[in-house]
Amino acid sequence: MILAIGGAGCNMAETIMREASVHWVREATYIFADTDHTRLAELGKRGYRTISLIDNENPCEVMKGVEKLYLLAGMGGKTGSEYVKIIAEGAKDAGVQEVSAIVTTPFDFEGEGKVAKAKEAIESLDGIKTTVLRNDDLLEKYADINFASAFNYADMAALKVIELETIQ
Ligand SMILES: Nc1nc2c(ncn2[C@@H]2O[C@H](COP(=O)(O)OP(=O)(O)OP(=O)(O)O)[C@@H](O)[C@H]2O)c(=O)[nH]1
Ligand SMILES: [Mg+2]
Repeated sequence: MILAIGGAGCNMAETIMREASVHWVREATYIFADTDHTRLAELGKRGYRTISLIDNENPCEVMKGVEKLYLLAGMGGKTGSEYVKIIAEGAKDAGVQEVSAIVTTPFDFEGEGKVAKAKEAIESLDGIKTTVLRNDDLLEKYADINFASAFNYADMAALKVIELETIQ
């Protein structure tokens, strides 16, 4: 199961669904969780399974029998920073054997507040298998990346992480 949390997480999941080539990733159940009703309605219209985190819908209720779970989110906003930790712990309690988070850190230009919030949220993930994709590092390391395409590279990097792990 791939569970997207918040704006960035949902964008990452959409890219991953579209671009995946490994069977597990293509065939995974995708769930889109957010606190933003407008966004959830848009995602619902596109046919995605959604969970509203502010209407007492509990994402852990859909995890029965799930063995492997990826949580996707961008850190630095409210939703992803708050809920990755809560959902990861809930998933473990619900009996999911492998829980992995893939999260991004904000660009420096997004401001100190977001950067600090992301740092704190990532520190709180102690004990949860977490891959951190640093947006500033991606920008520096990819040959042809620019700001406009940077989020897409982060999405694609998350896809590569999942694919690499699931083919091993
Ligand atoms: N990979 C990726 N990262 C994004 C995208 N949009 C925003 N981000 C990053 O994710 C961080 C968190 O932003 P959002 O995901 O919009 O925030 P949220 O978790 O929905 O939280 P709130 O909207 O504040 O409740 C931002 O600071 C950006 O660094 C995207 O489309 N893809
Ligand atoms: Mg949001």
